[in-house]
Amino acid sequence: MSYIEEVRAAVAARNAGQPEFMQAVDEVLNTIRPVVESDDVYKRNAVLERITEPDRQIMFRVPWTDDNGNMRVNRGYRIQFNNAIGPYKGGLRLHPSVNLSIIKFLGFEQIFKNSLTGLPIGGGKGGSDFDPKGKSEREIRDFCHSFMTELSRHIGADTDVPAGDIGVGGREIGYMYGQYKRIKNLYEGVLTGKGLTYGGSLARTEATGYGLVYITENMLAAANDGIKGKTVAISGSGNVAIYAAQKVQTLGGKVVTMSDSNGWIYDPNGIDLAVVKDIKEVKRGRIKEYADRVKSAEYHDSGKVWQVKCDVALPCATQNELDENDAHTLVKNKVKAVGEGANMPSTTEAINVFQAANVLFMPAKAANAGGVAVSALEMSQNSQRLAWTFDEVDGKLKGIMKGIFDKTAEAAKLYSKPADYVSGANIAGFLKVAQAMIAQGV
Ligand code: NDP
Ligand code: 2IT
Repeated sequence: MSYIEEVRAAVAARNAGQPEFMQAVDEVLNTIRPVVESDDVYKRNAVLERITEPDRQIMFRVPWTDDNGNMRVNRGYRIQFNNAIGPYKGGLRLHPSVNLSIIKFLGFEQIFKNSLTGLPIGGGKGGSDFDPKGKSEREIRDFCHSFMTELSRHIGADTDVPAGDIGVGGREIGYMYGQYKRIKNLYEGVLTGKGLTYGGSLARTEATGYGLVYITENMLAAANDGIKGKTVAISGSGNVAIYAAQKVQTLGGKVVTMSDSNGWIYDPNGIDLAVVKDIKEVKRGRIKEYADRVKSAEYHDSGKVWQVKCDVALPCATQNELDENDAHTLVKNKVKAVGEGANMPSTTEAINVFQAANVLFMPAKAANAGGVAVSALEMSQNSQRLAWTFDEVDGKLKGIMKGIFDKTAEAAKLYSKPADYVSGANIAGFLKVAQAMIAQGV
């Protein structure tokens, strides 16, 4: 058995019942083979055994009180996966589907993504199976305070810096930051995605979506094409989806779909983002309401956005939301490019379909790294006790995404084949972390 197969078997045996984690590990192990098998330094230093085992896995009870005065309990997680190149960094997810496998896959992906940004941040992820949907403002606040009461023991501006993810936006970060400050008596950059009145960075809200479109544009440009004039299908209608749609529109593309976990909308005239923002950011409502308000739109509560003919597909909702059948439909409809805004939104089989059909495909690690990159810029501003302008941060984001595209494309060319951005991103992300781990001997 080769070194890679040996490690794969050991990881699978030690992490039984964690399909999402194994999916993420398998993809990385399969694609870094040309690097790992070219030099026995990786095996001698047990780099693969070390990189697949989290530094620390924290699980804790989160008690909170509902509006009827009843005590409720959820499970909290923080996986501190790897701090070879910087403090642990990664979001917190609040969704009923959250379990150890999902948080570990997200933490594992984050190691390589954060490495690709070129900034000094390690990989971590956390969250809870708490469902924020339908909860009152007071219930959300109580949960966030209780969650942070335990989490505060494990994090710090130079140790581990959480941020938002599904179900965690500015409101939740605010409540968590307030509780951290109260417990520690420290005003430090321990969380990112903070409000602008207390240490947040301009352009962090937009960063993931904007970054996704910047790198998709880089990928199209390398094939002598661009977003302008393209029809774009987007899934999701949260933070990433909304700001990806905004940037597509600025660059002259037409966004025709968005979705949430109940259904999806198709607007052949192009989505009116002001309406989506009012429904989602202000009223915290359902995407169905869009079709009630905009006459040209249709609402569907079955099927997926991927059945709509498009040139560019940007999955921005959740893991494994785009499967093999969806990929075949997109290919049949002549999709040119796919950029992953969500983490691991395409199944392994779907990626294979895209690559076999020569669809330009930018994997999540590279494509959605703009969010965490601007989080790292927020950390820099907090340390400097300065606040940069929107254009300064957006300009840096653009440069970082171009840097990620270039190193991904270069690694693809060197170790696999041109435009194999899946291999390119995994290899470029891996090399920096592996070198740091070998140098440190831990
Ligand atoms: P939000 O909570 O703002 O939005 C999530 C969106 O996805 C909502 O429209 C939600 O619908 C939908 N969704 C979530 N879970 C499911 C599901 N199981 N099935 C169908 N739809 C679902 O989260 P974000 O926009 O922040 O995150 C979206 C994706 O982007 C996630 O994969 C996240 O990990 C990734 N990401 C986020 C970054 C960030 O900076 N925020 C950075 C990098 C990646 P509903 O309202 O019905 O739940
Ligand atoms: O998946 C991700 O990269 C995020 N949710 C953002 C993490 C961060 O620290 O900004």
